[in-house]
Amino acid sequence: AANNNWWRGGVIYQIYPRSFADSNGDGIGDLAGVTARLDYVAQLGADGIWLSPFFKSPMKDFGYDVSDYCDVDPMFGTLADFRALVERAHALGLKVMIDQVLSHSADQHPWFVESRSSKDNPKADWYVWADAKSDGTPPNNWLSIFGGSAWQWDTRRCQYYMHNFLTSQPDLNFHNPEVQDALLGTVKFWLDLGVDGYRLDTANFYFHDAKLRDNPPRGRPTGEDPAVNAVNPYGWQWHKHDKSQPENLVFLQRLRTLLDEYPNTTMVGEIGDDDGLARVAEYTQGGDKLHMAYCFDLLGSAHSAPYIHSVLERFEQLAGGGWPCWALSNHDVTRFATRWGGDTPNPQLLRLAAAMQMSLRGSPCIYQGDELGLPEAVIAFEDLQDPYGITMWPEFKGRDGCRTPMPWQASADDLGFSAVDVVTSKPWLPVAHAHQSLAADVQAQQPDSLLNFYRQLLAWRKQQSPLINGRLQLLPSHPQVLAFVRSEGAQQILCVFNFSDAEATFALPAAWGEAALLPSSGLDGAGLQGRTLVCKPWGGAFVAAV
Ligand code: TEU
Ligand code: CA
Repeated sequence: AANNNWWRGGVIYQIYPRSFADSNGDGIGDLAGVTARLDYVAQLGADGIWLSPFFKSPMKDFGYDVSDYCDVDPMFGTLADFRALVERAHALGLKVMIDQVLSHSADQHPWFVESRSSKDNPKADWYVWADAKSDGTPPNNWLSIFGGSAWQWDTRRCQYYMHNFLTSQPDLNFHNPEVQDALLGTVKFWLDLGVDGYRLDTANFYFHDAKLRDNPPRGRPTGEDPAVNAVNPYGWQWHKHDKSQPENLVFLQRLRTLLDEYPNTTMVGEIGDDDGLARVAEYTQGGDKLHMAYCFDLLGSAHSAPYIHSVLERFEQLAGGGWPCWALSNHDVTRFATRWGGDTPNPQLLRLAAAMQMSLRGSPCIYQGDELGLPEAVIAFEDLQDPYGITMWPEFKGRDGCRTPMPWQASADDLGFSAVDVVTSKPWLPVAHAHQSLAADVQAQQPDSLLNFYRQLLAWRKQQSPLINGRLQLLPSHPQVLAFVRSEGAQQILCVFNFSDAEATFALPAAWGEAALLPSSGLDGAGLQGRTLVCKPWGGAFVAAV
């Protein structure tokens, strides 16, 4: 029978359709473009894809503002294009996960248009509405992730509505069972079209505190970057009042019950939270809620061996059987090549980070282009498209730099982004010149390219069951070297990564007898001398007990 738990340790490849491939020359990526490039994803060795939103949307947040949960935006194509994509993916052995943006809709969704029309229409309570304070100010101190108050005054209804993001992304009221039922119906729509799972946007934001209590000032959690703390000094809207947390878990159980009616399906939740690791553990324990979840602990700038050790140690202590998804980049953060590697990313660091990601306990998620080692693109202010970046400029240069078109063909002006000769318009974001030499067609021809390293690493990983299914036992923290053992039954694989630009030596675990470097992972840069591993800068190794 097909592997019921393909997701458990499977490699997910995140596709941001707007920037992946443009099939009709309008400068915007689309579903047919994705379909045409799925063989590249299969050749990489991924087990499934996560497609960012392609639903009907005013595109204020590029699809994360949905105005029809059950249709494809014409910009991306049609439902028929989506069916063709799923069919092609399945023919290539790829699972298809799609984004679900349930916590908020677009303000142009018919539900919100009706809800805001009065205080007593059938949908009046489908969103989070509240009266102003006696002095006209918002009901509490909640802030939007995108800056400013989380409350927007509506002149017609003469009340405030809550939004965790843009004012054009009104928050749905999950305390209303009709909202939950309607959203579960939209999730079912795509299951019936054959999707294999979902990435759940802001899976920890569904419920707000119904009592609308002020958030207390948040202590500065470790790893929190200033931009996030500056925007939201009071922590996330409802999380500070755990009264609403159990309701969130109940909704996740309702989602799971629905998915369990469709064999081999899965959900990965996105957790943006002051204590993301605890949420990931909580939401993925018990086998009755999310299958997996990701948080932002490896999506920031910190990447020292001690820091990564602390993240893994914390999660293993919390996990209790939970299952993380580990991403190093996504469409919301600076690409890790630049975030961790700086302006001239060290190619060895890129290999080391990929090898580390592929050996962690959990399911790895590769963001499109990271397998090519793409650095963050530099976007001029006048070319910015992301409202978050425009409002936060220059503290936070926005999210466009990780969203420029994929470079398929070095010789083409638009690097092969648009498939047709007669291109009717330029790409929606400028292609990055720095990406030309890294284009997929160039790297496919270079045996020692990063692309071929990823292909080799993922192929090798498929044969290493301890990396996919095994336990993780951390070795003591070390200033340069991150090391842990992945074990399954009698098989043990020691994974060693020197996250420093100096040579590092590392002693084999005392309990180990003979050991040998595992060949053919592609990871190099370390040698075994007796019982000591000598790692070059940014070098690492997989070692097997023999
Ligand atoms: O991002 C959620 C999000 O932005 C927060 O989790 C925040 O970034 C994080 O907690 C800060 O560390 C999702 C989508 O990925 C993003 O593209 C959308 O803009 C957003 O939700 C609204 O749908
Ligand atoms: Ca297009």
